[in-house]
This record gives sequence, C-alpha cells and structure tokens, in this order.
Amino acid sequence: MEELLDSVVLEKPVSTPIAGFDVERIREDFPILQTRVHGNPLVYLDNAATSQKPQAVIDAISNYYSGENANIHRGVHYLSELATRKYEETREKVRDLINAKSIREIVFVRGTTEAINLVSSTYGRENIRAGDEIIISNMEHHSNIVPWQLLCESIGAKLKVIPINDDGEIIFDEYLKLLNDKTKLVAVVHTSNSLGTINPVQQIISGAHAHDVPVLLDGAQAVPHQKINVQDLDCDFFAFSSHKFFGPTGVGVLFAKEDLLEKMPPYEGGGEMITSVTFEKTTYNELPHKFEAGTPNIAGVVALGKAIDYVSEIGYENIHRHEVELLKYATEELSSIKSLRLIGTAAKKAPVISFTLDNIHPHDMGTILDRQGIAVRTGHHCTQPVMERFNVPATTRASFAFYNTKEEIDRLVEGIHHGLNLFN
Ligand code: 7TS
Repeated sequence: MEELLDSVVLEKPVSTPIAGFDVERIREDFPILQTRVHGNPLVYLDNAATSQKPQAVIDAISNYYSGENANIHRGVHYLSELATRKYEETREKVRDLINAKSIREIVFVRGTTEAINLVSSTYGRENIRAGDEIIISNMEHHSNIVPWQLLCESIGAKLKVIPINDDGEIIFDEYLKLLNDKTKLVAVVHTSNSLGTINPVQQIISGAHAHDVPVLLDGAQAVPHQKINVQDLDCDFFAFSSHKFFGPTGVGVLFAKEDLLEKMPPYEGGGEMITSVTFEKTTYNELPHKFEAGTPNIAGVVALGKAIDYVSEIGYENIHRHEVELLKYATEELSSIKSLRLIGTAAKKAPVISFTLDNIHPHDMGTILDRQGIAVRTGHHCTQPVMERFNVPATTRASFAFYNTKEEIDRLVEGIHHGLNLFN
C-alpha cells in the first residue's frame, strides 16, 4: 500500500528523462545554485537578466590571473603569447558557435549594448542620411531603440516601428509595408526578453534583402537557447552578450559580414586598432582588430571560451528539449492561477514567462517571492514600449535556463499562491 502511495505521489513532478542530459548532475556544476536565500534553497529564475556560471568558467578567470595574465598582441614574451593565443582561441570558438565564415567577422565588445552602439555610430553614420528610415519592432530592448534614436536625432533620419499583436508577435504584413526605398537598416530582436517571442528572423531578413536593406539581429536572448547559424540566416549583423550565455560580464560579440566591416570606419581610436600612426595620418589595423581599441577584457574573453565549451558539451538539442518541457509545464501551471494574466503568448517562445496578477503590483510579488528564495525580475525589463502596448506598468518575469527544474516551477507556483493569500 505504501509503495502504491509513493508511486502516486511521485507521478506528477518527475521530468521525462532526456538521454545524456542529467539536470541534477548539471546543477552541481553551478556553485551558486547550491546556495540558500533567506533560509530557502535558491530558485534562480532571472536568467534573461544574466545567467549563472559553471565552475569551469569561474576557474578559467582565476586560472587566467593566477598563471596566464599578460597584455595581448604586443609582447614577444611567453605570457603575452599565451594570453594572446587563449584570447584568439575564443574568437575561433565564437566563429564556430554562430557559424560565421571567418574570424575576421567576430569583434569582441563589452556586450550587446556596445555591439549595437558600434553599428549605429559607424555603419549608421556612414550610410544613413536625413530622410532615411530605420525599422525596429515594438518589442525591442532599449539597447536596440536608443542608439537608433540618437542616430536619427543627429542626422534627421526616422525610426519606423513594426507593430505587434495581442500575443506579442510581429505583424508581418505591417513589416513588409514599412519597407521602402528610404529604408536603410532593419534592426530587430531575435528573441524578446520580456515576451519570450522568437521572431521569424529568416523571413524578416529575406524581406529586407529583397529591398537591399541589411539586417541587424539582437541575439542576446537567442544564443543561450538555440543554435545560431549566421550564414544560414544571412544576417548582416548579430549581437550577443557573454553573461547571458553562462560566461562572464563585460564581454560581448558583434558579428558583421566582412565586406561591411571592411567599409565601416573605426568605432573607437587608440592602441591596437592601428597599423601605423603619425601626426599626419593613421592607418588602421586589419579586421577584426580595427574595431578593438585598447586593452580588452582578456580574462572575460578567455572564460567565454570555456562557456562555449560547456554549452557545446551539453548540446543545444538537449538544452532545447529540456527548456521546451520547462516552458510547457510553467505555462500550464501558471495559467491555472485564476488572477494571473500571461503577457506574451506567441506560438514560438523561448523559456521566458511574463505575467501580471490582479490587485498585486509586480514589485510586491517579486519581494514576496524573494523572501522564499525565488529570484524573478519585476519591472519593465528595459522594454517600456512593450509595457505600453499591453497597457501594464510592469510584469513579473520568470526566465529559465537548462539548469532549472520542474520542481523549481512548483516552488514558484506555491510562492505566488502564498503571495495571493497574503494580499487577499
Ligand atoms: N537585448 C536584449 C534582447 C536583452 O535582453 C538585453 C538585456 C540586452 C539587449 C542588453 O544586453 P547587455 O548585456 O548589453 O546589457 N536584457 C536584460 C533583461 O532582460 N534584464 O536585464 C537585462
């Protein structure tokens, strides 16, 4: 009888095992996931803001400073050559990760934000003129809005915005209508951080290319969840951040097609980006170094290489299968809460769930969840136009990574019920 009861109780939360994917084993690689917050085991559901780091990435930073530290590209001594090799090895790993044609197309920057600012202040300033138009969407992160607004203000160009429907999907016909002879760039988010929507980027790119318009993809929320192939996509620019991809903060990647990078003026001036300098004339270094002025975040780049190794070992297929299950389970469980409204119900979604609750402000819910050790984000998630579109001041957002579990989703749901009981 006892055995029977056990099996009944156990039936619900156990995940379908995925061959070669052991989430409990994987969780052991992330020291922070073993910590307690306010006396409870941490449930970390703020992965869209930043992901946690496996021990291999943490060790890479420590090992770099303990045994490898030197400035790169400049020295003939052993350590400088070692640091340079490690830094450049990551460039090749990034190239392979997103399947770029050449390492000349991989520029290290500080993050997605800097990558987009680089494109707006170099490609944008060189190619966009008064009266021209730049297309973005209603679901952009502020970092893919403000750089274009700054550019438009200074040169007299116009920003055009693709509207989204009530599920949080781009209205494709409206996008096609916006494309015209004045369009000089399309800059859209691959995967929305506040809605979870995965945009039909392939079709967006084909639509723009039919008008000879280049496309920049903000891939910050895409790279942690799915394999990106910039050659298949044929995107012209692609930006992402290391810290959302299990690597350190302060490092990001700009991919750009080589012919575009060749024609773009430098971004910042300084050491490393030059071939020769006289007071009369400076010539610039070859790609991609022309866009990497000054001493970069060498330790961060080296550790990003470890994050790429780590994700490759787990495999995107396994990550995808596990996250699809998490998203499905979380959507079902959260939808069963009567006063809960999901914001972002697109047919194609990454594991990100935004919601509001009747009569409880997201910040209050976030605080109540935090007291139970559950980390979610509340606010506008740097997508204020999305909040305006859905007529909400803010949302509570749970965003998942491959190390999250169904049991953690149960803790979230219990936590929300606890908050509802306190307020009602
Ligand atoms: N683009 C998207 C889609 C993002 O989600 C973010 C950060 C950025 C750009 C900016 O990235 P950064 O690394 O340059 O800062 N998103 C979030 C978030 O959702 N909560 O905190 C940061």
